[in-house]
Amino acid sequence: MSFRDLYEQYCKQGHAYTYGTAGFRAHNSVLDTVMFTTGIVAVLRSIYLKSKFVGVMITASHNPPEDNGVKVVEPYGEMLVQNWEPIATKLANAASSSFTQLESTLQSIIAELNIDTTQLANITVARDSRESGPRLLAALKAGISVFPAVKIIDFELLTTPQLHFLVYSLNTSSQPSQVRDSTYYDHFVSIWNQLTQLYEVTELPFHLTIDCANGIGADKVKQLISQAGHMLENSLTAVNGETKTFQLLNESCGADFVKTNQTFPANCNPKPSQLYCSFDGDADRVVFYYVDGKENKFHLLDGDKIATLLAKLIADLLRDCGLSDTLKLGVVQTAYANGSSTKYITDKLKIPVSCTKTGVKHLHHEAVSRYDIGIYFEANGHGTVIFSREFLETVDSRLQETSGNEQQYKSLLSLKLLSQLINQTVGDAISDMLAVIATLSIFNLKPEDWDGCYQDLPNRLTKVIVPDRSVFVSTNAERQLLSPEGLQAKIDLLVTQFPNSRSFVRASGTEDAVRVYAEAETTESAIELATKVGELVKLFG
Ligand code: G16
Repeated sequence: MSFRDLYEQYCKQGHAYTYGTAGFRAHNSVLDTVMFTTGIVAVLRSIYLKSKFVGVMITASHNPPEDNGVKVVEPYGEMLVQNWEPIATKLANAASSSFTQLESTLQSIIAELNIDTTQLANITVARDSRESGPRLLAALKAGISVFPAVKIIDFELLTTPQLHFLVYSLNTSSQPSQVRDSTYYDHFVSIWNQLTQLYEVTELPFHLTIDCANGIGADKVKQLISQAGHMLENSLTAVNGETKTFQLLNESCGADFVKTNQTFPANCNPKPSQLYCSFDGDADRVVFYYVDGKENKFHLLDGDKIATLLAKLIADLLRDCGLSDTLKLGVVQTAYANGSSTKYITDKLKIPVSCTKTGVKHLHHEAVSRYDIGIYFEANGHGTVIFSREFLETVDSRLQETSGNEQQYKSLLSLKLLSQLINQTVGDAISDMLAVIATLSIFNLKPEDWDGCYQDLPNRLTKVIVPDRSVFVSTNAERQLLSPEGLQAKIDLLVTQFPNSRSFVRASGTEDAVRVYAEAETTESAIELATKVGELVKLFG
């Protein structure tokens, strides 16, 4: 089919697209056009990078079932480089205008970047379990097929982090043709077994129930558990795995529901001192929680608690092998991080903390550029740990030198295995879950012990719907608003009325909403502050 015929078949005019926090997201009915142009972007990116494999994931992660979205994965598993986001937006909006506009925009991009479109492009695609996925995949493939020399690997249904991992594997393997979805399970199961054997862990100190948000993570985590053998089979149970009943995705379950509502998801039967966790729709985030035996109260162990747990383990291991002063360890957070977590990491663990804008792409960049071991987690459970080349080389060479000292050798080997147990390409609910339960087993911690390292300040996260969220422009890692004019001063004034409180407002990059966060000394104050700030947002919006 000609370019024009493909355009006529797959594109519609009239919608305005923006590349948001995590790619393009909207109601599925307006996404065919942007799928088509994202196919084109992926091909251009692959050719521009000398035919490296570039990934495209169709997902709307935590958003409702009728939404969908698309994001591009770089050859080494990162999110699309930020200077290509405007290219993706420009092409989508050109297609949304007319075929002539799309054709001329494409020609000018090709000329500007000096891309030879006859060269080979290698593209890998996957999708989550949403009903609109197959239709949107067809539009994506149509966009890809505009070019003459393209090789597509369609992994079909995957979690987002699995695709990131496989794109990385394809570009780094000496035998790319051998990379398949089993590569993911083989890798993580093997490292899990080695790390737990090193510490002679034969059972977990709790039972873990995994709420899979009725998303693709359900099938994938079950596959991993069955491959890992009886320790995980005996201690882990997956619930909310109804991937075929599309409307159940993220409905009263999943990481976003649990984090926002601070309560148990549907179909979980809370038992004191047992551990629970929730994935989101494409299993790129995870939060943990439990109910205590004394007051039967729900306790959230969110991204901040995951970051501090891993930071403690890594800091201990670095100390034990004498590398604390050689390798720079740091934690990256966003404005949503609980004030108590930042204080604990800085004052107790003595580890530096940086703060960036929301969006893993920002945290990732900060972690890579500042630290040898950069731990980054958003409070919503999205995050990972990045280990530098310097780290790997140092640990490898010390492992060869340290034959006599058993304790040092064990710490070095643990660091190495940990760097392999964590999916460094992107936040990964399955791999983060394994890293957390391995750490809890090594320290022999129950959920309450983990939670006890610091106490969260009471907090509340709400959403406000306004006619145009783009008027909410923030600065200072999203902690202050530049516009609407006058709103920040009003928020500052409100905050002075609640002791030890803070609050900020920012436009979501994945939903048509403005988010309001408030933290205070008591839950009542946090709720009251969030409510009052929300009322101001409505007024100014
Ligand atoms: C995406 C991003 C996260 C971000 C979240 C919410 O997560 O990858 O970094 O925290 O959206 O972003 P916003 O507040 O701008 O809507 P996910 O899990 O939906 O891919």
